[in-house]
Amino acid sequence: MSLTNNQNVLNWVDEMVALCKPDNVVWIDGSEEQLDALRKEAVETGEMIELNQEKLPGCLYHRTNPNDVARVEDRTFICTRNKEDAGPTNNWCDPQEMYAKLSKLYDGVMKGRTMYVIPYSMGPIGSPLAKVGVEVTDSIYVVLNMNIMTRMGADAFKNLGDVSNDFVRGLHSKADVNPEERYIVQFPEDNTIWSINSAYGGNVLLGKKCFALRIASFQGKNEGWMAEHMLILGVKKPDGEIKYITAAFPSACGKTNLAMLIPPEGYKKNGYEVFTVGDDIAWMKPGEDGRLYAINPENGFFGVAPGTNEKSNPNALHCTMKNTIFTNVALNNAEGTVWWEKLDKNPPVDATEWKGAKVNGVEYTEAGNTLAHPNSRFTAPAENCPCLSSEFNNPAGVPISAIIFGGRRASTTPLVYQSFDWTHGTYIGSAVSSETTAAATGAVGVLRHDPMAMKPFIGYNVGDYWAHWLEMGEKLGDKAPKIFNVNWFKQDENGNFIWPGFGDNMRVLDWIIKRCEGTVDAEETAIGYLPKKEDINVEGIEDEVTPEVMDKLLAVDKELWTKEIAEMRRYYNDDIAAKGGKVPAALYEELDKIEARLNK
Ligand code: GTP
Ligand code: SPV
Ligand code: MN
Repeated sequence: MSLTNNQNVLNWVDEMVALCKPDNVVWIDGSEEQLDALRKEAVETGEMIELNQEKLPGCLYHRTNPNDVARVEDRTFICTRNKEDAGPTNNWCDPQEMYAKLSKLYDGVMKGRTMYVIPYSMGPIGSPLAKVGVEVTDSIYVVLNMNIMTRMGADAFKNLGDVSNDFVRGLHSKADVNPEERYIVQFPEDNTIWSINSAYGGNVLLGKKCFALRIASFQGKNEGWMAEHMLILGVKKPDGEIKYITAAFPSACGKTNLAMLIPPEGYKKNGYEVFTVGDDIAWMKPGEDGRLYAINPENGFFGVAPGTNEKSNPNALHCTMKNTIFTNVALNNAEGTVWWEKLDKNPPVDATEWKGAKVNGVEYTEAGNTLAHPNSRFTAPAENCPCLSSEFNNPAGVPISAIIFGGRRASTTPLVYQSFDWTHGTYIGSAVSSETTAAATGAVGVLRHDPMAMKPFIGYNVGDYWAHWLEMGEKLGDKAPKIFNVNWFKQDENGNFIWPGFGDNMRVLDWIIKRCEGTVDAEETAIGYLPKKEDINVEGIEDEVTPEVMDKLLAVDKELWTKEIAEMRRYYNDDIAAKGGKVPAALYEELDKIEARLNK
């Protein structure tokens, strides 16, 4: 039974059925009965493993093919009619050519399988900022994950109505998970996503990176809003007011952790509290009062498991205690539970590592192996989050006071600084670079440019994307959020992080909020406003963050920054402009200004 009378949806599903030729078609209504049957089926076929239902009620475990554990940026395409519209940060192919090529791969791919038709909403149903998607897939794992990550089911169709054609069409088949024929393809001009030969996270949960960032960023440019790789959090201050902040960090660089931050004791005592609105994606649009409002289009967290523990992120850990799907972590066989690196110091003796081999976890880890894949993940419902914001479902979103950029930088970039204005802030966003992580396939730890933490996710020409940022700033005028940059990852000579990070990042948020309120002064430097040393509160961590360490954290080294600026000029010229990206003149002017200030 189809769940809608919308002929656009029905026609498209018919087309996909004709192409993929599944044995059955099942429309996902979102009911618990239907989901339960699917869970049972997945456990029976071995696709999922049921965990200890007393310790982890409603939790399931899944292992992907070892060749399929992360996003694949080299196999991700933006297919627009004109190549220039995809720009230098994307792989491009002519849409007709790509449709033809992939149609051959999809032809009959679901013979002997069931096609699930998943209606879902990105954003609270009924929100003027929300958008509808439909994903067809041959994977129960995808259905169960989409159930956690989106508002999935018949209500999404109600919101679409009977005549609208404004929905994103997502076609996914795991096919035979062949990495040679793996494609993650966006057709922004057709509101369409085709994904094949993967069964992992960001490649297949098409509402997430494919829709909510790549397609949505393109829609946002045309419709006057922004889709960004940003967490959204609220900080309640002692006076009871809540200030909302978004932050863009590249994959596996701390968004989930910052979004669920627990303030240090001193702050808690004074009445500070942090609330989570989102941990990965923000859709932002000017509201009637002229301020920028953000919603989290997602309904759950697809979080990095390794490193999550009672100390680093107790809120995230708590999120995973029920109704969660674990992917590529290790199994504790004796307990029927899960384990990953740094969960605690006791790897299970009777363990199954992420690829499925039974091992003695103690000996295995002592020999230098990891039990969980570094990009292993939990998919947890947002409603599990102990610090979930009361505004999480607010259809209007939350008003944003500050936008933060950041990345993993062993040197050069100070702990925190503020841009002089929106245009300078846009420059700072364009200049984000970060050491690569396990969230995408390829080498780890290599410094690469990742503008606005959106390098893998901008669904159109990066030059136009920067221009869109500048236009949004003009529209927002003096109501625009203030823009900051942070770096939790500065290292000493021995490669140790010199800032404690995690909960202590509250100390930096504190300075940022005070800057927004105009209640704290700053040092004007060549690169922006830096905190005066004494204005970062180190009460309780004085032993670790001594005045000498603080000097290092806040240093603006002229030599390193001269190199940084030269590299940015090279990047704009060689990697962007020479390859068909139009770098806005205003950004070159910012470069000139920083250079002049450095040489003063
Ligand atoms: P995606 O889900 O891939 O977009 O990642 P994310 O940005 O949400 O990253 P997440 O919060 O999951 O953090 C990834 C890794 O960074 C984990 O291993 C964390 O332990 C580490 N991390 C997060 N915050 C900090 C911090 O303040 N300091 C240090 N040193 N490490 C951090
Ligand atoms: C990221 O890589 O930024 C993620 C995980 O959030 S994925 O959904 O796989 O993109
Ligand atoms: Mn992410």
